[in-house]
Amino acid sequence: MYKISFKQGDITKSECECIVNAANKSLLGGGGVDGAIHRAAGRELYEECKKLGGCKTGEAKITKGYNLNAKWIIHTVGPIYSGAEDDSVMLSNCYTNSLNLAKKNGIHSISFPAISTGAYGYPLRESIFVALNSVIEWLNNNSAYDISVEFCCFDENTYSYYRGIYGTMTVSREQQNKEFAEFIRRNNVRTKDAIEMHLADEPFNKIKNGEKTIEIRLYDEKRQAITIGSDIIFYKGETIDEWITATVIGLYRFDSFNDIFQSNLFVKTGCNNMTPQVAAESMYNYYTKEQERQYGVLAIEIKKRG
Ligand code: AR6
Repeated sequence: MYKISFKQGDITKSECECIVNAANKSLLGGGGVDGAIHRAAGRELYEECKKLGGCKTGEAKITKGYNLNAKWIIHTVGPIYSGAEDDSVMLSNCYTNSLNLAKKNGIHSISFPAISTGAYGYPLRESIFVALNSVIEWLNNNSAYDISVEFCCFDENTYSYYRGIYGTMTVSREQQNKEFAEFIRRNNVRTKDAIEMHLADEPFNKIKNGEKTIEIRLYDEKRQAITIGSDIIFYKGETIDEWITATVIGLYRFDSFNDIFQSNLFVKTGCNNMTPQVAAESMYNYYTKEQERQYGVLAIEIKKRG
């Protein structure tokens, strides 16, 4: 089980071994959480930061914690939100580079603020999906390393969003169904545990050649059971003669198909040959507007196996 926790309060009071600072490129302090950390850690932090030569967006640097309870501070620079696709990549890098640096320094507990969601204007909900997906993926990839991750939420709104969204992302059993793809291949039969999805030829081929890494479905009971780390078999057409196996690496809930196609996930949906509006309309060939309203929709990010 992952050691992920959520806390409401001031990160400078965190009991973790390391806290993360949402800094700016100068690393010389500022407002928000950055200002609070510099004030609480004291002048020596500023002196050490001056020697670091700044930091690029998405990267991370480490200093001592000085007057804080935390022994270490990892300073990372979130993206200034612009709506470009790169924003989520940069934000994700902040989390994974901070964790890489923590591991390199033998740190076993770390607290993150909601990077970029203050002065840098990143929409809270989207930022939380990026934060949780990035951290969970990192923990999956580093399962032999013992580390607990705290998300420190300054206000109640952020705290309840984090907990709510995490609740919808029921954490994967690591390596769930690990052997199932091989099993299918060897036996050429269906398994009960595998999530199976049938696709039309065009989306199937796009997944196969890597043009499509987001599959979109209604967020109904069946899809609520999908977790990060789940395995999916995509079949071409209605038969089970040709298939692709993939692992779920991200789950993003939206209220409507239109919201997905208007978001920065659009480029991964394999619908680049149409406008977002046309892509959204095409979903009503499969689902009704009534179903969409009732359940909401789910963008499933996948990585092909093998
Ligand atoms: N503890 C935990 N979280 C806090 C605290 C605190 N003491 N204070 C604020 N937050 P922001 P950014 C939350 O603006 O968007 C700075 O000036 C806050 O409610 O601190 O990454 C830097 O120098 C919000 O949810 O960081 C940069 O110039 C979150 O921390 C710029 O702001 C991030 O808000 C970075 O902007």
